[in-house]
Amino acid sequence: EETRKAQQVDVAVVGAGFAGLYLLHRLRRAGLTTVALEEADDVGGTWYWNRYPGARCDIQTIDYSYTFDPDLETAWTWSEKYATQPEILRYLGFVADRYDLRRDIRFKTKVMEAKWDEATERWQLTTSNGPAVSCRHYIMATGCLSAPKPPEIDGVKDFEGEVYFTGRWPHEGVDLAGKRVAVIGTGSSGIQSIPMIAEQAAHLTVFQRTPNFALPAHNGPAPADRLGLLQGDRAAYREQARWSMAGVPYPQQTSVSWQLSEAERRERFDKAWAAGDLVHILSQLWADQGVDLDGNRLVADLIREKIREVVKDPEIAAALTPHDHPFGAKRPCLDTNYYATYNRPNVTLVNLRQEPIKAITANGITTDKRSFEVDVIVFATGFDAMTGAIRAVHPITGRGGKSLSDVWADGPQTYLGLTVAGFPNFFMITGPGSPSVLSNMAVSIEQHVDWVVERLAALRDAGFTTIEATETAQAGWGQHMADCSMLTLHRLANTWYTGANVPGKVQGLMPYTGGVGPYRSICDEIVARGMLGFELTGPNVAAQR
Ligand code: NA7
Repeated sequence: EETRKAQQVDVAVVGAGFAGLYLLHRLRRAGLTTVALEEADDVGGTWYWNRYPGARCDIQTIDYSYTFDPDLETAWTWSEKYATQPEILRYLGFVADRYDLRRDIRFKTKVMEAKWDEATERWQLTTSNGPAVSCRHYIMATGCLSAPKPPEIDGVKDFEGEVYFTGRWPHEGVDLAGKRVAVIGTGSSGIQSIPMIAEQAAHLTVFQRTPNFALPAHNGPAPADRLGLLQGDRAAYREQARWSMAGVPYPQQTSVSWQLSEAERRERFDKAWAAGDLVHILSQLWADQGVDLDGNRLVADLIREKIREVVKDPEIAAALTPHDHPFGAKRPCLDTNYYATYNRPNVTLVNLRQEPIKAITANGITTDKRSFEVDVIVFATGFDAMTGAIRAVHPITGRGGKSLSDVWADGPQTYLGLTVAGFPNFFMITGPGSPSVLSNMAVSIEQHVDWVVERLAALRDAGFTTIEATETAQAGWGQHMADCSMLTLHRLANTWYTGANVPGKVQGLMPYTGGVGPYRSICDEIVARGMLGFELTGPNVAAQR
């Protein structure tokens, strides 16, 4: 290894998904040499790995697109309101080809270790395949939901049938026809795949720990009203998204629930239910729906009513109805025929709150009460979110030999979700502490990438070689995050937002809840005030704070 010559670049990027691809494009245009290291054998990130039946985006695709190049926007037309995984993967491949990005991507290459070398002021990366990398700046574009949780149930190795993970679905060769299938988990991946699997399988048994709120997607062509707004004034539409709360161009709702009559509330709700739009129903009903438990309960009760209307068996309907968390505090899902699937004769719901899984055996799954013989087990059990993929590069060693895992032992601490004190020239795209998963990822990714690349180019032009967040700025951001977390209801649910889904993980709300637009103005203000909270150094310039 030592004898192999390291590849020298200005900036190394980990990941060739939505964020990594745009980074490559921007870095090149800024005149920085770059390489992306990607574990998969093609581009796509999330959309490469999550190939389970029914996988779709649940932000409307006209909003879940790159906006940096108007020509790209008109060169590609989405076929549906919510694109399928294969279509999004084709889009990302199209983008990679259009900007000739593949030549700077090393596929099938994992970063094993990353170390800051103080003497040369460069990061040294060890890779699983091919030469090591030496770079001035090191950027994690590893996504928020890319480290699947390992199975947490005894006996998986004893199972003699087929085992699949939604987050690592094989590219081909899965045939569920005529088989007895178990799905464990009812988050977005479970809720999207369950109706499709039920149609193929001889019998489907769903093992549900916590019921989730799901809303009908009403998929079809892109809605004429939204498309009209976009095509009417594309630049204005995109700009509104950038300054919105969630990265989708909706206004801030101002009327509160108690200013509306019950009939008015129901009318708004019915309109939202018919729209089939997650951001709409999460933000456009009344102003207090996401910030106050009473305002929230009014929405949650209306959704619960809908579940009871669809599911014929009252006991199954009750088991499917969430009561443990406010609506929106856990990521709600968009579905196509999810609740109706439980009316099918070949579908069984097992409520793990009443009969927890004891073990997986050679031929099935055993709970406290019963045994279920199955041919296939599908784990839709989620991810070690937000920090999992960053900590998977192990160790990341910063200044003074400190590892990121140690620094984050009590939970992730960041400045802006973009950088970490003690780790010079290290950046994360949609890291913990950024709005990321509480926003339209496409909009957050572009904002993060633009900000980081513009800063790197400006620093280079001014003769600086290192940039590092100060401990004080990082502590301040932590405090601001904590303050903002008190304004929303996300802290009140045990979710992957808080780390509660991974046994032993430190608990705490990881995404920034202050909103996309406010976050953008903070980032801009930091630049306007001379890189407030960062220390910059360079051979020809005295340290500046
Ligand atoms: P999620 O949303 O984390 O869902 C995982 C599901 O699996 C959820 O229902 C979990 O129940 C369940 N789960 C997790 N571990 C277990 C064990 N050990 N036993 C039984 N059930 C378990 O992941 P998804 O992949 O569906 O979606 C991730 C995000 O992707 C989604 O939010 C969108 O943003 C896109 P729990 O609720 O923890 O009780």
